[in-house]
Amino acid sequence: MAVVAAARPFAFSFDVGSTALIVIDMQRDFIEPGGFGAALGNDVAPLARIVPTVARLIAAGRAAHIPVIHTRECHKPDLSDCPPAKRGRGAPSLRIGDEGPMGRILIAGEPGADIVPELSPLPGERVIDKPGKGAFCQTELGAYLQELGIRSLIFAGVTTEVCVQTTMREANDRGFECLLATDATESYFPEFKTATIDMIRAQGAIVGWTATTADIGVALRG
Ligand code: TIU
Repeated sequence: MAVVAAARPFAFSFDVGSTALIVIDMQRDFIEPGGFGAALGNDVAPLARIVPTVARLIAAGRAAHIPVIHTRECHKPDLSDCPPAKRGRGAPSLRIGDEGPMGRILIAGEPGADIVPELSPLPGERVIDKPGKGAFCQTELGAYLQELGIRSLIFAGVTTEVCVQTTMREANDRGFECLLATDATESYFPEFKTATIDMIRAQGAIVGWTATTADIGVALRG
């Protein structure tokens, strides 16, 4: 068993052979100006700043030969998998499916829906396109993890309180042991990131554990 001794609220033990890294939605649409995140009125700069840390976590996962799984929040070009309730939410300058500077917003195959080039998946790494905030909703993720025999999940990506937290909660309810890399996730709202990290590990890890990328890397290296 590997152990992240400095994890909170207490040490996180995991078997490297049944652990996967899930990198949530590190897409240009959330991280670069002109995408969905910016259209919602957010400053995307804080999200861009975690890219090197996420890259280090991915490198540690690859070196430990654990599956690295990438997700992308995006929709079919005909929007048949985008509920009107999602598209109509808020008052964004550009809605899902509208033409923006990086192509149609949050549409599969458009440049904005791509993962940022620094974090490009390697051939053989699974990329899960998801229409919801949670990565288990209407995707093959659950079946894929079962096929691999995965029991523990390490999480990174954006945004902490939306797609990362939703997916961790889905995973926790499905019986996975979940660990969030606190410096490899970010929110447009610093106070939401802090609150999410606190609520995940509260009540004896009610949703999961948290730890830094460096401490997770040490445990992965064994
Ligand atoms: N990936 C993800 O978190 N989708 C969002 O829409 N996040 C926001 O914070 N808006």
